[in-house]
Amino acid sequence: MDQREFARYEVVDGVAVITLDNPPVNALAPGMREGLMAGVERAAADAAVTAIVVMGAGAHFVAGADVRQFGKVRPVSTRASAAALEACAKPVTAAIDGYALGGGLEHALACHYRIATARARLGVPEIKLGLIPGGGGTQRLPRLVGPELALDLILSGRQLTAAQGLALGLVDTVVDADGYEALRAQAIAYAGQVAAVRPLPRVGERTDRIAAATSDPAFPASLRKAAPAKSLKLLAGRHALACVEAAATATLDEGIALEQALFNELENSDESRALRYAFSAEREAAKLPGAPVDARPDPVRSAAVIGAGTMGSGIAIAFADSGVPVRVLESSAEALERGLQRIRDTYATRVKRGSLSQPAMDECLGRIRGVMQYEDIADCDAVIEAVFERVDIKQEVFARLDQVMKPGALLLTNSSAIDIDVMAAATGRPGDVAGAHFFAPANVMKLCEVVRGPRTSMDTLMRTMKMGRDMGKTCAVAGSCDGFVANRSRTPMMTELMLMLEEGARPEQIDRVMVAFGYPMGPFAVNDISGLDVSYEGRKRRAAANPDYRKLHVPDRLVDMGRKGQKTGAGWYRYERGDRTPHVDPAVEDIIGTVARELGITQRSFSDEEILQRQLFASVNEACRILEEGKAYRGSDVDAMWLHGFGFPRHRGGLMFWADSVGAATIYRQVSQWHEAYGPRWKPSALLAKVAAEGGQLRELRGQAEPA
Ligand code: T1G
Repeated sequence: MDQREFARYEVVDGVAVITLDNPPVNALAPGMREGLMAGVERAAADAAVTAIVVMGAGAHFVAGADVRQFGKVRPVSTRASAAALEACAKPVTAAIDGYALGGGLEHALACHYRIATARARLGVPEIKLGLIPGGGGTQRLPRLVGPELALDLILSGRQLTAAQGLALGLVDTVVDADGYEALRAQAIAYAGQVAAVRPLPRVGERTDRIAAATSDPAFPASLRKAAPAKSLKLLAGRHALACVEAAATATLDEGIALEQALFNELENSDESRALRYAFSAEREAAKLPGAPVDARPDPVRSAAVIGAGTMGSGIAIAFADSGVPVRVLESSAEALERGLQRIRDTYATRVKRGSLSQPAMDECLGRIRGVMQYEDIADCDAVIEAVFERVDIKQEVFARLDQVMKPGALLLTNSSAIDIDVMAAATGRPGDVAGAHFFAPANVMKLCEVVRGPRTSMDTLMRTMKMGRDMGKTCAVAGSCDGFVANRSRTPMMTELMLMLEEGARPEQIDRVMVAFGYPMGPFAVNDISGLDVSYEGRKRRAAANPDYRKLHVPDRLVDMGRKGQKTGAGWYRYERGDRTPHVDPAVEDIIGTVARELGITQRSFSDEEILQRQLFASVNEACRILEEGKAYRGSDVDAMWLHGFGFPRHRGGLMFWADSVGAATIYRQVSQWHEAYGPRWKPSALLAKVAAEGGQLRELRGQAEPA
């Protein structure tokens, strides 16, 4: 690999400019560090050079190490290339535009000066990949901004703006430069100004911020206390704390040696593998097989939502938050006002919690307009229908939209189960119809399941994916079938956890198992918050539509008794007035026992392992059926959906990634046994059997036919 290709070198007015070039975000691919070091060496040896600038080509500095290179041998480490920058005898200035993240920021920290444009974003997000900064960042950052802030930046992985970086001493100045050429000129001028300044301000040699921190008798206990418990649950969090503590107590070299050892351990950890996989899976999900590679779908610049209920108002907020003006259409003034009030309340809560400023709230509300005539939305680029889940009502809406919407408008439905082609058939433009299925609350949950009907055009699919992405959503494609991909793959899990109750498992045991697995809360505690009656109606509809539908007697019985969850003071658990703490309720055990006796089921005890596997194996089997039918493009898309739609623990990678950690053969064997024991709902998917026989990876599965 010709390293100079990644690191362009030139000298201007005695300043060597090294430009790192690896689009789209200049991730540190093999050859880049080598090119950088060769450039520094060349500049150091060139008597005509008095100073050096390091910058990124295009719109970004460097967004960190190339995530695809983890687990592979890297001839040169970020540690080494950063050390070369810091050791250089001539002043090195990092000129930062766009992202300077992870190894990118670590290189900048090793430079003697840092200048940034207002567009710069600075951070060390390695923790999101189950890692710690591995290029000296855990040692240089505390020396530059102090141990506590450094630890906060490492554990949160959050990005700082240039202004924040300046205020915190992370950057020396913010320059007004728009684009590469402008920044390059400013950087060369700046480098010229500091060319003669000595000694060089090496961050690694700074002691003032550490001394200030360690002079506090409460240090380092105060540092440990400042670390959020949640981030210390992960190995990377604990290692980050150890490294930042070492920055305050050991020499730079000792600290960097510790960082290296802990980084290597993390790089080979299951947690990091899962988190790195999740990073790639959610980006892979955005790719549409068959879409033209150079496609640049038009953005949605104006939108409309039909129905201002819970989902409709959430979708409207998501549009407004992403800067898109949105009209909310309702059939009556009362319903419209109720919806707009719900929207105002949501924003007011955010302001109250301090997660949004009042001016920002006003700006977002200014983008939302309530209307009651279809003609008032006719010129919108996209319309999302979010009315009651009834075929006749939805067909009426789509027929009306077909009459009024401008040609080329996206005609989308937020239905969570109804066949897309049912709505498409009500229009004369079925190619413009697709599903944009959001998850409640739509302004919070990141998943947007883009549902492709048999007649949905590729252009509609591409534009809907872009719309969702611009709303800050993670989008993945599903074929049209009952429950599409996300809900369809999850339903068996929900069924099994309810049926295990009849057989003797307890809600609190199942919740404990799922929390230990990594969910923030167990399914029964979550159900008590969302309300047992919400899914009750859905089950009644399914039972009415399908005589073979296996009724879930326990939850039905609880709802019939008025136990709808926290809102009624009792559901799966009971709640003290004004307190959300779930308390185990023997009454629930009695109800379960009664149902079991009525059904003639002899109850038994369950191991934690069986509880976990019964749920997740059922969904893995269904996910394989979905891929078999071509209702999903990739096994990894299912994972992107579970991570962003159902809060699947990210450090487990996703349903299919986790399943691969168990092994397809093990899963197939168990599914086959449960098929014997429990009948057709456990019939093994043929694709699962095939993967098991071939020793393949479930996450790498491809849809067996075009999603339709
Ligand atoms: N490596 C490889 N590819 C990357 C990449 C990376 N670090 N970052 C982005 N890409 C690709 C991405 O896959 C996509 O490609 C395209 O760039 C646009 O990204 C030693 C060990 C930078 C905030 O964790 O958080 O340094 O899918 O779609 O929404 O201490 O990408 O189009 O083919 O996400 O505008 C630390 C990871 C690494 C940053 C941009 N760095 N990246 O978000 O676009 S560890 C990170 C991001 C490290 C050192 C350690 C985001 C972004 P494609 P995108 P975006």
